[in-house]
Amino acid sequence: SIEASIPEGQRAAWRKYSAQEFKTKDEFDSEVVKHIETTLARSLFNCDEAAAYAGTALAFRDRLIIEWNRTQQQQTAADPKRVYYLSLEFLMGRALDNAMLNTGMKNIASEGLEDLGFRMEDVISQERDAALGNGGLGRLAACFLDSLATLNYPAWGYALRYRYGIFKQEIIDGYQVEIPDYWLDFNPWEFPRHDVTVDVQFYGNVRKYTDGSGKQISVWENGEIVTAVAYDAPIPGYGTKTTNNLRLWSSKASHGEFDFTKFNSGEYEASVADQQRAETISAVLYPNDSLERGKELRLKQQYFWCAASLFDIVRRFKKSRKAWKEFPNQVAIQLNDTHPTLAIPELQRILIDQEGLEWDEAWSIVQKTFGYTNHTVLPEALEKWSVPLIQHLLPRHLQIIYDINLNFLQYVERNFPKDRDMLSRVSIIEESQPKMVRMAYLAVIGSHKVNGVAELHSDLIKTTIFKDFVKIYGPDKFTNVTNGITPRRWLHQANPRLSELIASKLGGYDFLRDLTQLHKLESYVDDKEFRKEFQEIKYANKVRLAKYIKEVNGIAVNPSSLFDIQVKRMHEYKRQQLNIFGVIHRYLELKDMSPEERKKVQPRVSIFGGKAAPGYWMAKTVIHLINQVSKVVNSDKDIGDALKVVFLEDYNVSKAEMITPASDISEHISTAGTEASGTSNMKFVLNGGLIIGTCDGANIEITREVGEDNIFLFGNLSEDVEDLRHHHFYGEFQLDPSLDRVFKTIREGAFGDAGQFSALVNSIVDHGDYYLVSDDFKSYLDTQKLIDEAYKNQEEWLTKTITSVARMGFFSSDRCIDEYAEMIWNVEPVKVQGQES
Ligand code: F58
Repeated sequence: SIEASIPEGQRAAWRKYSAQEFKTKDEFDSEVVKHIETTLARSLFNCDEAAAYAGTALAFRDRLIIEWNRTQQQQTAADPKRVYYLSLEFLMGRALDNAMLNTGMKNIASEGLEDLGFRMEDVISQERDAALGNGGLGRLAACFLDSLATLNYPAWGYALRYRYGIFKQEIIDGYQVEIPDYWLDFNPWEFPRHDVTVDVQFYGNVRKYTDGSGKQISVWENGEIVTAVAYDAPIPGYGTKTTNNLRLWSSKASHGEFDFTKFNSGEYEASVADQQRAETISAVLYPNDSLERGKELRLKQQYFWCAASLFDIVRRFKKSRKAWKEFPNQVAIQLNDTHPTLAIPELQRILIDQEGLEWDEAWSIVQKTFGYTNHTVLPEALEKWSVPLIQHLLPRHLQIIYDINLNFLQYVERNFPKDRDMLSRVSIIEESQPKMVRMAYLAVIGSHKVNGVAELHSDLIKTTIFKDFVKIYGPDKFTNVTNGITPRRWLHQANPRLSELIASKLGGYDFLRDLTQLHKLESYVDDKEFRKEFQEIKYANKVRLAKYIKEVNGIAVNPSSLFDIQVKRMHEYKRQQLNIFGVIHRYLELKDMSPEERKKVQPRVSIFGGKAAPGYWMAKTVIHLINQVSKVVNSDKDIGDALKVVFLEDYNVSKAEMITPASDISEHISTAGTEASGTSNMKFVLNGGLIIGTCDGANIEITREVGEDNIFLFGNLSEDVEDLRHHHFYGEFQLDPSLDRVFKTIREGAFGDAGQFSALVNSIVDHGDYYLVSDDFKSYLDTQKLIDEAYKNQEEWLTKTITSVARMGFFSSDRCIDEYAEMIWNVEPVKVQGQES
C-alpha cells in the first residue's frame, strides 16, 4: 500500500497532527475566531457580518476539505468506475447553508455564532450566489452533484471557472439593465490547484506522414497554447462521508504572466494582449438560454474545457495502468446537452493520435464512454458550428469529425440502401452555405445512450429531431430519465419549518434521503393539528416574501391573498406574455365591477421574476410590460388588495429558496411540447403549492403522481400544435374577445406608450402566433377562474396541497441519479469510511 512506503515515525507524526473536523460548539467557535483573527486579520472589535460569514465559511471549508481528502484517498484506493458530469453550467447558489445542513452541523454553528454575537440568517445572507449558469440546465447539474455525493457515487463535475457568472438584473424605469456579476472577490469554497494544469492547443495545422510500418500518422502542430488551471470546489453529500469534487478550469497564458521576450523587445502591448486573450476564454458565462450562434469565443470555451477535462480524466485512468479496453469500465462521461460534444472527437484524437490505437478500437471505446442528455427540441436552440470556423480553430478535430461521419454514413448506406435521402438527413455535416456541423447528431453518434428529461420530451425527440437515428440504431439507444430536484436544498434548506414538521411525523429526517417516504404523510391529511401547522408554515413563508416585496419593490401585499408566481427565464415559449395578458384581463374585469362585487373576488398577487437574455428584445419587452402593468394596477385606488402585480428583480437560486415556499399557485404554462421538463414545477409542489400548467414537460408526470384533481391543467395538447400553427398561417383563426380587449387596452396606451408593445401584440395578431397564446387564452382564463373558486375553500385547498406533497417522492434527483447510474453509467456507490474506523 501507499502507506507502507512511508517510515512509521513520519506516519505517526502525520497521524498525530492530522487536521480534525470540529465536533462541538466550542471547537467550531475556536475555528471561526482563529480564521477571523488570523486569515482575515480582524478582531472582536471590527468583525462585521461579512467577516462573521467569512470566518464561518472558512471553518466549514476546512471541514469539507478534510472529508474531501479522505474521499479522494479512498476512491483512489478502490479505483472504481467513476462518473464525469460535463456541464458548461453549474448553478450552485450559496454553499454555506448547504454545507452546514449536509454535514449536520447547522445547529451547532447557530449556537456558536450566537455566542459570538451573530444571527445565523444574517450570516448566511452575506454570501453571494455562485451563478455559473442560466437556468434549468445549470440548476439540474447542481442538484445532480448533490445527489451523486449523497448516494456515494464516485463522481466529478467539470466546468469553467467563469470570472463573471450570469449578469445581475436591475430594473430601471421598468426596463432590464444588466450588471456584470464579478463573484470571485472572496470565494472560500474554491481551492486553486496551481500544480494541476493542462496545456490546450488552438489553431495550427495538421501534418500527415507515414511511419516505418506504413501507418498514417497525424500531427497537430504550430498551434497557440493556452493553459488550463484547476480550481476545485468540494461537494458534500447529505449525511454521508462522501465529499466529491467539482473541478473548474481557469484559462491563463501558457507562458505565465506576460511574454517577457516580447515585452523586452518593446512589444509591450502585444505581450499583455496575448495574456488577456488567453484569460478571456474563461472570463464570462454566455447569458443566452436559447442559443447564441457561431461566436468563436464560445467554441473556444467549449474546446478548452473539454480538452482540459479529458486530459485530466485520461491522466487519472492511466495511473491505474489498465489496458485501454478497460477505459469504458472505469470511466462514464455524461454530456449535459451538446455543449461538451467536442469531447467525442477529442477522446478519439487522444486514442488514435497520441496513444496509437486503431480507429475502430478507439471508436468503440469512445461510444461506450459517452452518454448524451438532450434538453430541448426547439430548433433554434440546436447547436451548429460552421465548418470553416472549426477548420480554423480545431483543424485535426474537423478531420476526425469527417471520418466519424464517413464511417457512419457508410454504415447507414449499407443498412438503408433504398433511402438515399436518409444520408443527407442524418449527416453530421449540413450541406448549407457555409457547411455546418450538427452537434446533436455528433453527440448521438458518439454516445451509447441518449436521454430526454421527461417522458413527453423523450418521446418527442424520438419522433422529431432524432427520428432517423431511432431507425438506424433501434429504440433502445434512446431513453428517458425524468428530471428531479434535491430535497436537501429545495425542502430542508428552503423550507426548514416544513421539513421539521414532516420529520416530526415521519420519525426523523430519513425522508431527505428517500423522498418516497413522503407518502406516509397521506395519513395525516385529516389530522387537525398537522393541517393547522402546515397552513401556518405556508402563511409564514408568504409573510416573509411579502416583507421582502415591501422592502425591495415598495409594494404592500396582503399575505392572505392568493400568491400566484411565475419565476423562470423570460422566453416566448414559456409564455410570461400569456400570464400578463391574463393579469390585464383580470384588471379590466375588476374595473367593470362595482365595489361590492369587487369585495367578493378572491384577492390575488401576481408575482413574476426572471432574466431575459441581453439580446432577446421580445423577452425584454415582456418584462417592460409587466412592470408597466404593475405600476398602473398597484396604484389604482379602485383595485386595492384585489390585485397586485410584482416583478421581482434579479431572480436567482438564493431568491428561489425564499420565493418557492411562498406560492399558492405557480405557473408552468409553456406551449405544449416546448418545455423539455421544467424543474421548478417540482419545487413548488414539494413546498405545498399547486400549479397551473399545460400538458408539457414534467407537468405530465406531476399530474400522474399527484392526481388530476390536484393540478390545474389547461390548453392545447402537443399533438395539436402543428395543426394550430397551420391554421394561423392561413389566417384561419378568431381572436378570443377577451384577448382582443386586452390588446385594445394596450394599444390605447393604458400601460404607457403603445408603440413599445406593438411588436409583442403583432407577433400574435399578425405574425402567426407561433407560441399559440391566442389558442390557449380562453382555457387559461377559465382555469384561473377555477383556481379562484378552489382557493376560497381553504380546507379543500389544504387537502390538495398536503396530498400533493405526500405524492412528490418520485421527483427527488436521487431517483434520477440512480436511474442514470443503472441505465446509462453502470456505476456503483463507494462507501467512504469515517476517520476513526
Ligand atoms: C432546460 N434547458 C429546459 N437550457 O428548458 C428545461 O425544460 C429543463 O427542465 C432543464 O433544461 C433541465 O433539463 C436549459 O436551461 C439552457 O439554459 C441552455 C444554456 C446554454 C445555451 C442553450 C440553452
